[in-house]
Amino acid sequence: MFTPDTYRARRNRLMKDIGSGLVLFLGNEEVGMNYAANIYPFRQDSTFLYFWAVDQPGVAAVIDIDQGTETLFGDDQTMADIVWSGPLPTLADRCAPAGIASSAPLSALAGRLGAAIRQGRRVHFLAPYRAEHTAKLAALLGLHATIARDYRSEAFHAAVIAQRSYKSAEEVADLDAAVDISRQMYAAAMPAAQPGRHEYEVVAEIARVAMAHGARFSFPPICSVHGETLHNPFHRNLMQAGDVMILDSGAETARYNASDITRTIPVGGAFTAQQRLIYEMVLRAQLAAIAAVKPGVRYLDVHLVAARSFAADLKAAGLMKGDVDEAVAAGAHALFFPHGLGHMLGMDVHDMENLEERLVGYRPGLERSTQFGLGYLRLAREMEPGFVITVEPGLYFIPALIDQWKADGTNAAFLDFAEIEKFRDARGYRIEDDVLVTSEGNRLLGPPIPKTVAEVEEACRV
Ligand SMILES: [Mn+2]
Repeated sequence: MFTPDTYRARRNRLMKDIGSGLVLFLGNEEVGMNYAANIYPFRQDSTFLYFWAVDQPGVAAVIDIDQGTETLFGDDQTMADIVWSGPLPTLADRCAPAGIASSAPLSALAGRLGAAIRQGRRVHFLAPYRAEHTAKLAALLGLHATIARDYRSEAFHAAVIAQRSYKSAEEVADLDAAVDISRQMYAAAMPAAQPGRHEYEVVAEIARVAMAHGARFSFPPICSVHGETLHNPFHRNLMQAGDVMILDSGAETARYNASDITRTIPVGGAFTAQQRLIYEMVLRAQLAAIAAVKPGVRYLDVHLVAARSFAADLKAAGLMKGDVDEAVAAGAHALFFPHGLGHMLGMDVHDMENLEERLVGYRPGLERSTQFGLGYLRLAREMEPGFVITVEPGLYFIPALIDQWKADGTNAAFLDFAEIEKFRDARGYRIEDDVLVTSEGNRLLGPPIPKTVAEVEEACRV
């Protein structure tokens, strides 16, 4: 929680930016996992937290811009709620920390919105990303559920993005704290990656550290000796000598800010010669990309700095050939680097991804590429001071993809498939840090986390 003035200032700016109409904020609900009372961990909607600071299910809020009023809708607990779940502040008490002027029972929400709709007034809402929000919007606004999303307010999206893209000093301090938790997670994880143990034992180490800080995972971690599967959710492999493991994980602080860090860990603590060769290519690409991060530079061009670094190194190692710039323009490097360099980071690990990439990471005149690899880039626009982004290049050896490109002759002018065959079983490598764009350039968030070959091998020592 920040001060009431912070939340009031955020809402005042939002009103000014949207201009007129009603602005409807829906909080998240509890969601049953296998029956209604056995719920998934509750996570409030980030935009709701950002403007209203109420971290409980069953609330909504409305700003009437034309009348200059704001109302938090919700219900006080019943005695049964208190018996089973413990006492919580009343709805009126929940208004104070965020400086909210008035509150009303949830049952009054439909009437408030209905009256506005009958007057022909605009009700702004964000694109729903949960089924219960779609259902609620349909019921409250008289829209059919299948088209509710089509009526989202682009002005509301833009007004939220215009604030959440720029992290305040207090948000940056909390993001630094999130990365410090990650540092401790990796200190515990690296020596746990030992032959004869399972991947989930490494996950247990990072979970222990996150929970010991009152934090939780900011997303389900990727912890796999098959890192060539980019979003591998499986944690049951037995680690063996000679394996290399990708650990991509993050913590979410009690103030809801996320870290997102990746390290590639040699199982047993020492990289093989081939692993070291690939790892150092990833490290060079990451350092070159970070050095290119500064205001006014398109993130797309930072992605291409990493791509050219990879193409040059892979050419020197004999896996690629021909002109480096032409190879990158053709997308040949994407055989090994098939994803985007990174994304915005904040309260969401892919910050504001629910508010549409077109508005968050791109802009008119800068559209997402259709090329394989580049087409997965979530962020391309010019960076500005206050942006927090990830920089996470990786190299992957995906046997099915290698076989397909070889069979089809895809980018054959730039690839030496005979040499690539020697790396067929090399799997996946990625290094990810979190970066604040400053007026001069950038700085890494949080304290350093072991990253060079020597540092990683040292940190793996039992
Ligand atoms: Mn990431």
